[in-house]
Amino acid sequence: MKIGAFDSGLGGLTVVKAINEVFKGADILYIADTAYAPYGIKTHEEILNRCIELTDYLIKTHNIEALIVACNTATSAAIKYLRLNYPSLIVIGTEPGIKPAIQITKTLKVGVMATNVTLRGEKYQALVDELSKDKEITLFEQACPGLVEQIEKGEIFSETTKDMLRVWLTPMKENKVDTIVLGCTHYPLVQESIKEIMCEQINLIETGPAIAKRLNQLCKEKGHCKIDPLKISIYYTGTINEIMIKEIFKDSKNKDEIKVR
Ligand code: DGN
Repeated sequence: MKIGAFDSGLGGLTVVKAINEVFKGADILYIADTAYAPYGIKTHEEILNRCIELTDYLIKTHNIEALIVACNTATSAAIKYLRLNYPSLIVIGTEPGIKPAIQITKTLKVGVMATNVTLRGEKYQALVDELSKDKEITLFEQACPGLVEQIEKGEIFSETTKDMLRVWLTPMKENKVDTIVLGCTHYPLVQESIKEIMCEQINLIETGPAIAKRLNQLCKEKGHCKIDPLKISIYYTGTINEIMIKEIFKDSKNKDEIKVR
């Protein structure tokens, strides 16, 4: 089975990694749309147009059967359109994991780190309205301008990146936030620094594992039980920093099967 995935950069590979772990082998074609990154500062229309172009490319050149929008920002701008206009594809988007966060918080204070586009999106607002009905939760929403760019540069552990994180996380720490939603697929790459800054036990919620589970379920429903031998191909439209790929897949058994094209 062929699975297509894309993001504005390499961050969406955190989702591919989770899929790789569940499937133990899949044929995944991933596009890092770095020529148009970051999506977080683009208009909905611009993001939607990129999503359509990338989806058409993946269908035409690789005949994909499932599409993973491995980007919260692109999901917020385009998921409705993609589901409606590509009915033969399994289409899965990425959304901030607020639901699991609300279930595990003990202090009832939850942080959400995401791009501005995601936080302002209709989908996110509807999710928050729906979930906050049952529990008195205080959300600390934090847009993180510039963080995606730092990560794409490979500045995962740099002091500049840590300083940026400190500014955003200090109010959460002072207010006893015990759970943070990583509402951007790039952010799991800086989770060690987030844990260090928050000091105490902090729950970090990323979306990759939930997407892998959902994909597994949908594939079974559609009768795609057999997955081809593993192959992950990474394409990019601008430039990339390959250090990030090594960092993301450093613990994966099959890291030699990952090809950058
Ligand atoms: N990884 C993307 C996301 O999940 O929103 C980053 C979007 C961007 O390019 N800023």
